[in-house]
Amino acid sequence: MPLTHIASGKVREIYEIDADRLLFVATDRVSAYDVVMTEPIPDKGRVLTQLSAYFFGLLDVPTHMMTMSLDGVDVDLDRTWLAGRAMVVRRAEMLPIECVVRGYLYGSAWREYLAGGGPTTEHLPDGLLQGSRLPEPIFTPATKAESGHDENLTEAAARSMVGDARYEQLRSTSMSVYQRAAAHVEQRGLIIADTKFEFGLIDGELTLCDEALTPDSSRYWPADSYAPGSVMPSFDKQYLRDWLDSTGWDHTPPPPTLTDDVVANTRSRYIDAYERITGRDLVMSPTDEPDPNHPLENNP
Ligand code: Q0Z
Repeated sequence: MPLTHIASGKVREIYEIDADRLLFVATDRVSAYDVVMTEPIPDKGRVLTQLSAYFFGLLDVPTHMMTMSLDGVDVDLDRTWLAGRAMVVRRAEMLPIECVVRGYLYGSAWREYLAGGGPTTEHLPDGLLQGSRLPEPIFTPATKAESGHDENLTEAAARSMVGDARYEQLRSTSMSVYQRAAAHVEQRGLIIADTKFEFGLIDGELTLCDEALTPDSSRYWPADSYAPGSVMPSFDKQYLRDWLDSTGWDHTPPPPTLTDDVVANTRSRYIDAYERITGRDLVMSPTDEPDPNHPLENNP
C-alpha cells in the first residue's frame, strides 16, 4: 500500500504510515518573502531534516522523532530522493499555538515595538533597538494561520486557547529548549535570534514536534557581524533575498527564475550552515552507511 499524503506545507509534506506514525518529508523547495521559488535548492531538505534530527538528539525533552531509517516503510516515492530528508515520527495531537521564543528584538516583534507596542512586546522595556538582545528571552506564541501570516497572540489570548497549566508548560519547555540550543550554537559563533516550536501530545505527554531549530523555523545570525540598530543578515537565506532584491522583484508571484549560480550559491550556504551548526558533514543517503554518531535513532 502506498502511503497516504495527508498534509502539504510550503516546503514540507506529511504522509501517513499507520495509525501511530507519520513520514515527515522536507522538500528542496525554498520560499522567500512568503513566495515559493520555482527552482528547488538541491539538498536543502536534507539540511533541514538533519538539523532537526541533530537538535532532537541533543535536547532532553520528548520529541516526535522515531528514526530516519526507511527500512520497513513501504513508500512509493523515490528512496534515493527521500534518503536523508525523511523522518519517521510519532503521530501527535497537535496543540493549536506556535511557540515562539525570542532572544533578540527583530522581525514582527520589532515592527510591533516600533509601532508603539503589541502582543509580543507588552512586557519589554523602552529604548531597545532593532536587533537588541533582550534582557531575557521572551515567549511570544502565535496563531497557526492556515494561509498567510501567523498572528501574534497576547499572553491572555494564548492562555485561553490552551489553558493556564498547558500554557506554563509550553512556555517553560520552549524557553529551556531555546536556551539549550542557543548556548550550543553560541560556541560555534552563531546567534539564534528567535525560533518557533510546535508541540503535540503523545499518550498525554507534551512532545516537541514538527521541524525544530532549522533555518526555516529560526533566525540564525553570525555572531561576528552582530550589530544592534541595523538590519542583520540572516545567514542562509539572505544571499537569495539580496539577489531577489537586485532583480527589482515586487514579492508577488511569479518569482524571478533563479539562475544556476544563485541556486548553487544558496545551496552551499545551507550546507555551510549545517556544517557550522553541527560540526558534521551532511549525509546524502543515511540508509546506505549509518554514521554511529548521527542522531538517527537515539530518541527514547
Ligand atoms: C504537523 C505541517 C505540513 C509540515 C501536522 N508528529 C505529528 N503528529 C501529528 N501531526 C503533525 C505532526 Cl508533526 C503535524 N503539521 C504541520 C504541515 C507540512 C508540517 F503540511 N501538521
